[in-house]
Amino acid sequence: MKYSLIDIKSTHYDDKTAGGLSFFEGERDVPFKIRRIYWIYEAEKGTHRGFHAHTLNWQLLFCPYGSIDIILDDGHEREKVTLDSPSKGLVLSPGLWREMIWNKTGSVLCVAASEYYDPDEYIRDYDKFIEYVKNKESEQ
Ligand code: T46
Repeated sequence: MKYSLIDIKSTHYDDKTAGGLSFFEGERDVPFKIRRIYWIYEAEKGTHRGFHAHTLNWQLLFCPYGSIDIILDDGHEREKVTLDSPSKGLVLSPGLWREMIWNKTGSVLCVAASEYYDPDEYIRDYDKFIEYVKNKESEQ
């Protein structure tokens, strides 16, 4: 499946009660040029969002607070990745159906994306997504 997990660099003071600091740098740590950053907050445990695929966007998903399951589907199989640490990053290439499930109220999902927002670049119907996958595969 077309995704990879990356380690987001993270630092802590010797005094762990002072918290941590995580960071990534465009071009150096992320395999695409970042054009947009957005985040999802104040969602309750059990929230189920997503249900779409992107045709152009590359994305880096990360969860600086809490725990969120990311269900990925490439039209053939489904896999689950749990983002439950500020140092876990999930890089998604275009063409993956995703659903996100909140394991903990208040968990924050952040996304760095390669494209500006364009609703026409989304596929929000699962049957159309399967058709898109088949067309892509027949082009190869
Ligand atoms: C994704 C997952 C992980 C905008 O107006 N501009 C934006 O840049 C974005 C991302 C969204 N919106 C609007 C479109 C909808 O009216 O915000 C509303 C909620 O978006 P959506 O229903 O797509 O939210 P999610 O949580 O299903 O999906 C979002 C991203 O849209 C998507 O890119 O991969 O998070």
